[in-house]
Parts: sequence; structure tokens; C-alpha cells
Amino acid sequence: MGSLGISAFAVKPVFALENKMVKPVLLSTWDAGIAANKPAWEILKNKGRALDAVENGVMVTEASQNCCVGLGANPDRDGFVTLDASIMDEFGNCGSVAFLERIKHPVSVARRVMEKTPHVLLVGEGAQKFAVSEGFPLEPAELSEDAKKSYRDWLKQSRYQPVINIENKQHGPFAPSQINGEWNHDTIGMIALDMNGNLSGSCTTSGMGFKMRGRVGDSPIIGAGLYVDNEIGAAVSTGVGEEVIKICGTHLVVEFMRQGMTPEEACKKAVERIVKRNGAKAKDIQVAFIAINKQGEYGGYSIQKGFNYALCTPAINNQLINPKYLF
Ligand code: SD4
Repeated sequence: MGSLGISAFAVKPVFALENKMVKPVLLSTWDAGIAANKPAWEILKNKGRALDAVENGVMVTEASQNCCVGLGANPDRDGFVTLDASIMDEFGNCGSVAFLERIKHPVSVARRVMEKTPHVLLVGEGAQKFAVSEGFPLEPAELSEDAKKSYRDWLKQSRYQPVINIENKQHGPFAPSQINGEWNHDTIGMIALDMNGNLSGSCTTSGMGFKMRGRVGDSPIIGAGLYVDNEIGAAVSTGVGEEVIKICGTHLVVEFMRQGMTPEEACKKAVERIVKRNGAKAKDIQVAFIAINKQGEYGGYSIQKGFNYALCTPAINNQLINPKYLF
């Protein structure tokens, strides 16, 4: 014990952590993360800023017509695609948009909210108006062909029943997907540690397919779908957003890391919290977290089998990882 009664081991010297640091490191949710990681990794490899990496990375997914994220995705129950996104930088600055329609790159609008307004979150008509004033084009309101088909199918029963988010290609056959039988998730989250040792994160989604009009999930809620603390780590989530919001999921993961847990342990603890709250109902819920800490350690955990994330490190060249799960 030192003279203040503090154990010599209680506080880790910063230089020891610095020595252990692995960088850059990049993680993103689901297999769409493989394509999204490519431009993000180029930025990180070239000593770019983590913030630029996580924005440019998820823009690939937002632009993809045949994907679960962005304007090509499933509509709400009234037949409109409404998008949520958030971004957070190494200074703790953050911006987000929710219930945004007809804009291709919500993550970039979220960044403008962060950088150009005194606010954190803009929604709906106001968010769209801001986007247009910033030069983002208003895209046609029409649904993609896949989304039209799945909406027609959904209308037959008009039942809102979130299916467990699973990567079918890897783990099928499972519950029917909402489009194409290929996937049934709607979000990409990305977190990065850059060569300067700084962290940032982004998250962008069309939300749960066939949600009520006006429904907003966890992805644009700072501390729920995304959280970054440059002293500690970053985390992002996917799955049933309502459950993530109820436990302030990604903030919880970062706080667990602050207490000394590894990223994987922290993600596990957070999904356990959701399971505990839900009892027997938890078997029908999917939530997953991925996290990274200041030393470049990373990990993920999900409630159900079937979640994966795409990983780049100096030693790992954009690989899909199947993390552990509870059930
Ligand atoms: C939401 N968390 O809006 C998102 C949905 C999701 O894969 O992650 N789907 O609740």
C-alpha cells in the first residue's frame, strides 16, 4: 500500500498500456461489414482519422441497394423507409438523425449535425430539411424491388413480429428472413482505433422492418446504439433496439470496460443484463454488442447464435468472426 492507502497495482501506468497497444483496429457488425471495412481500413492504414474511417465505411452499406441498411431496406408498416444513424468522435462529440426519409447517407447527416449544429439529434422533417440545406439530394420515395415484395408479403398478415437477427448464409436454416432469405438484420455499426490511438464509432440502420411509423430504435441514441469514450473504449449494438435502449447498452459496455473488463466480458455482461430483465421472453430476442478498448483489444457477444462481425487488425485481414453467444 502507498501512503494514501492505494494499492500499487490499482492504477495502471499509461506507458505500460501504450506499449501493449495494437493499432489500427476496425470492427463492424454482420457480413456487410466486410465490404464496409475496405474503405475504412484504407483510411486507417494511411494514418487517417478513425472518425473518417467509420463514416466512409458504413456509407458503403448505406449505398447498397440490396442490403438491409439505407434506402433499399424494408419500410415501416405504412410503406415508408425511415432511417436512423449516429456518429461519435474521439473528443466525445456526437451527432445523430432519426426518422429520416429519402436521404441516402444518414451517417453523413449525423456527422454534419455533430459538426455544424449546437444539437446532438435531429429527427424527421427537420432532419431532412437540414440535410437538404447541407446539399444532400432528396432521393425518390419509391421502395426497392426487394422491399416492395417483402412489404406486399408482410401486408398479408400485417403482424409486427421481429425475427431473431441471424446471418442466414452462415448459419441457416433459421427463422424466415425478411428479404431474399439471405439476412434478417437491418443495421451496420462500426468502431475503430486509429494509428494515433484515437477511437470513433458509427451506426446506421433502417430500423426494424414493419415498425410503427415514427418508431426510433437504439442506433441514433447515444449510449444505447453507440458510445465512444476515448479514454476507455467504444461499443456499438445491433438487434432489438428497444432492449438496448432499456439498459443504455453501449454506455454500459464502455463502463464495464472502465471497471477493467475485456471488451468480450463487457459485451457478455450487457447481453446478460437484457436476458435477466426478460426472463423466458429472452429466447425470442436477439441483441449483440461489439467493443474495442484503448489498447486495441476487441470482442463481441450476442444473446443468440448467428451474429457475426467483420474484423481488420494489422494481423487479420478483414475476416468474419463468430463471437460467443448465450443461447
Ligand atoms: C433497431 N437495432 O432499429 C436496430 C435494428 C437492428 O439488425 O440492429 N437490426 O432496433
